[in-house]
Amino acid sequence: MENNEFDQKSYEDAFKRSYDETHTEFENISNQKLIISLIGSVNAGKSKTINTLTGIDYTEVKARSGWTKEVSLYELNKGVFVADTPGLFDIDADISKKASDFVANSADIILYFLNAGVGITKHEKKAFEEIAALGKQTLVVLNKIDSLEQNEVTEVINQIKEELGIFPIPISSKTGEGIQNLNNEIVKILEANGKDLMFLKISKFKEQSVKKWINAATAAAFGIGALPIPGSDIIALSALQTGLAFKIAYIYDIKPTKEDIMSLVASTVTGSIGKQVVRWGITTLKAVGWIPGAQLLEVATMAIAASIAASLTYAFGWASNAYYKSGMALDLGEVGKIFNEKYEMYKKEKEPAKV
Ligand SMILES: Nc1nc2c(ncn2[C@@H]2O[C@H](COP(=O)(O)OP(=O)(O)O)[C@@H](O)[C@H]2O)c(=O)[nH]1
Ligand SMILES: [Mg+2]
Repeated sequence: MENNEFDQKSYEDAFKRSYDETHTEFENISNQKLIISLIGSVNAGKSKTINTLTGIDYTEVKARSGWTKEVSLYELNKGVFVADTPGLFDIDADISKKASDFVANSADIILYFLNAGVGITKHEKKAFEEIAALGKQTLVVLNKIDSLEQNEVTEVINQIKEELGIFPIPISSKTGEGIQNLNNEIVKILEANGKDLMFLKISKFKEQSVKKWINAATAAAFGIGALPIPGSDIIALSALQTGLAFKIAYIYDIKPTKEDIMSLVASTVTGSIGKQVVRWGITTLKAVGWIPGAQLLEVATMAIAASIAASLTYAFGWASNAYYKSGMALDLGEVGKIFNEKYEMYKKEKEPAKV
């Protein structure tokens, strides 16, 4: 093969190898557990908030007891649990101890609920201090803000900040106000231990994370600046793209097979549009004096290679999102069209000025 041609086969082979590595990585994630602990008085809106955030009514999911009967665990998705611990608010200290031991040992994140209509009671402040002493990641959720005027909400927020030392996240699980913000705060905390992906599996707000990942992968691809031709770092590029596709598939609860990834690749980056993009790049490279087979990343050629790698990654990311979001029901021809549209969009809006 000529050195200046789109090397479809090497690119596809690189994807096959990336698949094996990425697959193992995601198997490990799948064996983990995520436990979201809900704490707060009866009627604060714990169940309703989870429902608004995820679309799942966990009260209809059969509860499993946790390690004690004082804790109800609901499995919302494989390995993803919500723990209800009403015992933590019980005046019976013994029950409370068992529930708090569970939270201390097992919870990844605590959502501590307050009712905006009530504000914060002495009992709730004391309970919060005990919970804070567990040293767990905790968000204070101020629900039912729809029941107050805007200035009253501000007042309650300030009161809570005063009493607890941290700002609550104001939401209404009835109107949906603030729910996306709550989602973002949960994701931010779980990113630290890599469990954000598990949470996103149940979240209704998947796409803003997808957008963030695609933009990060696009920037990384730009940095790699690989052209899918021999002598270029297509292994790094395909690994980046495979990782992106897996992550997106995962949050839509899909584990792609190798065949599936390969058909996605064939209908996007190594398909007709991908080839066209690379051919355009090669023509442009020659125009700036690039000699096929010579060192690729000369200053004059770097920007072109970078922008090809970036645009392919950007378009591939969005095509993957459409495909996995549809549960792989979307026709691959349609996926190719989306790839094309996103590539055009990237060129128009995102690409830095041409050299
Ligand atoms: N107005 C209003 N009502 C809410 C809100 N969230 C929950 N509720 C209502 O409050 C009641 C208790 O909610 P629920 O989720 O069962 O509370 P939990 O006991 O903490 O799980 C239900 O009637 C909900 O419909 C909210 O944001 N605003
Ligand atoms: Mg409830």
